[in-house]
Amino acid sequence: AGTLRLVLGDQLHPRLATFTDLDPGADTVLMVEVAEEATYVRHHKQKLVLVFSAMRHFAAELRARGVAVDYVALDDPHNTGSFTGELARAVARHRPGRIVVTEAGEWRVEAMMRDWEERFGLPVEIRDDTRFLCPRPVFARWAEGREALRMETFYRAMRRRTGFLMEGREPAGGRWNFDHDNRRRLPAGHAVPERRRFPPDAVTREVMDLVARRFPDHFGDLDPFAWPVTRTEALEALRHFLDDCLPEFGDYQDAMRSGTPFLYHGLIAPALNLGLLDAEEVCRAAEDRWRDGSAPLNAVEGFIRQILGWREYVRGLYWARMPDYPETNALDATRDLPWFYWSGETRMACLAECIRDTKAQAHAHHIQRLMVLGNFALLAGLAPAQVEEWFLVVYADAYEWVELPNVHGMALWADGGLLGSKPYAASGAYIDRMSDYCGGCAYDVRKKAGSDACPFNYLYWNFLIAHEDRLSRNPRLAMPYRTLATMQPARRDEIVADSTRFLDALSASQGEPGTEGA
Ligand code: DLZ
Ligand code: SF4
Repeated sequence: AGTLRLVLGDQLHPRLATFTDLDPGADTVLMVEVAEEATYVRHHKQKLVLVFSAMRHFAAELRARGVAVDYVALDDPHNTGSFTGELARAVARHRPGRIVVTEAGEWRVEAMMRDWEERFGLPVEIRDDTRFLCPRPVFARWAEGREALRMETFYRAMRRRTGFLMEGREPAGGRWNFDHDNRRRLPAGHAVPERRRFPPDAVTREVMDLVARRFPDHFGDLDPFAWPVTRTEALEALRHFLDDCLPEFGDYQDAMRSGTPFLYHGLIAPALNLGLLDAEEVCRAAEDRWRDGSAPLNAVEGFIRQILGWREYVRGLYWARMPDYPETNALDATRDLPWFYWSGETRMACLAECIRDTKAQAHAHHIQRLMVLGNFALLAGLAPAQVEEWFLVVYADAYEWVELPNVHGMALWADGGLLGSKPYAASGAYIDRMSDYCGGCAYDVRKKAGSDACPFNYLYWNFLIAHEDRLSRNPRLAMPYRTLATMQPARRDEIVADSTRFLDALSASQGEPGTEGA
């Protein structure tokens, strides 16, 4: 009997561990489109199109290479709607001697996998996901006995381990981190490159019809869909980023501009997290651009840190702390997610713009996510579980392993500082410095108090006041707490009053003052 090799929708890599000993004469690759994966959260329509279209293209490529693929489409009348149900049917069809699969990206799916051996009475081999540069046991060993798990320490260890941007034992350019070169605002009138997009082919159009039919109530615009859905397209997207964007990626990686969401960003995370690209090749390609002199070190180091450092680190942390990780709520945040996160109907221009981009593209870049959408959720005390689900739903690149640490730990500080040394709280001044959003806003970013003041301004101080017991001894917040200590009691009262008025209206109307029912 041959081997049944199950490939999940985010495992679409030609050198996946699942394939290493594949015998084309005897084995079958199983791929299944299942309702449970499409609806365990109500993914953005473009995310569904991306996953299903990429799966169909990948199956066709395997077949073209002579591999027997058993592919179950969502609309198959016998489709049971779950991985376990479809595997049961496939075992009956193929009578395999064993099942081989690569470890899942999400704990939820890995829990299903652990049941399969007993349920099917067959050996089930779960292989390490070699698409990542830090195997789970290596991270676990690094994390052992450390109280705080800091990205920077991990990242340096990964640079040494892999040799990326190393000159012997020393970091290239004599420094590990060039971030202080990387916080520029985009000058007015600065022209940004036109981005290469990938209009749907016939396979994708068919999937778009399927998604429109089956998931009409899911968030997000279906059109225009333009994400890469094959490895060839993903490699072209990568090359375009390296050619046209990487040289200036570093300088402007934190900048935001209305109507121009993509700027110099990679836009490769949707493809990378599906498996159409892998971390090693992406880092290698970026490093080559520095070595051949076509991109500066601050840009290449900043980019490689995102992949080799941050991405590997959040994945390691996720597996080290699951399944308990999402249970903490260090700042006791309980407010319901306001409806405007779905509708975009808010007078706060920064939030409206970031939500509009998200709805239109299933994408927003990291500063939009962290410092606008995440920052507001932090300052307004939104319930972590609701915010986490929102982020998992709306972004084409979002899987729980990457979303949860970024939102629970980084944006909301709900883990009490395991991941980040301080909450990323910021007032309107930060958003104003890094974007052009405030010019078009109904609120005044220079005003600190009153109904037309930028809400981020008073909510920021209100946040520090509300969590004084918990946060005032944090050395990284020493400066704002010193300012707070010198504040007149009347000014403190005013901050709390403005914030209470705003937050009460937010809870009552699911909007904010002035937009009730908008
Ligand atoms: C995200 C997703 C969706 C929407 N649909 C499928 C599917 O129908 N079949 C499949 O194999 N995978 C799908 N995925 C990806 C899985 O949810 C993904 O493997 C887990 O989220 C990560 O463990
Ligand atoms: Fe956002 Fe405040 Fe600027 Fe308006 S004024 S765009 S709410 S930061």
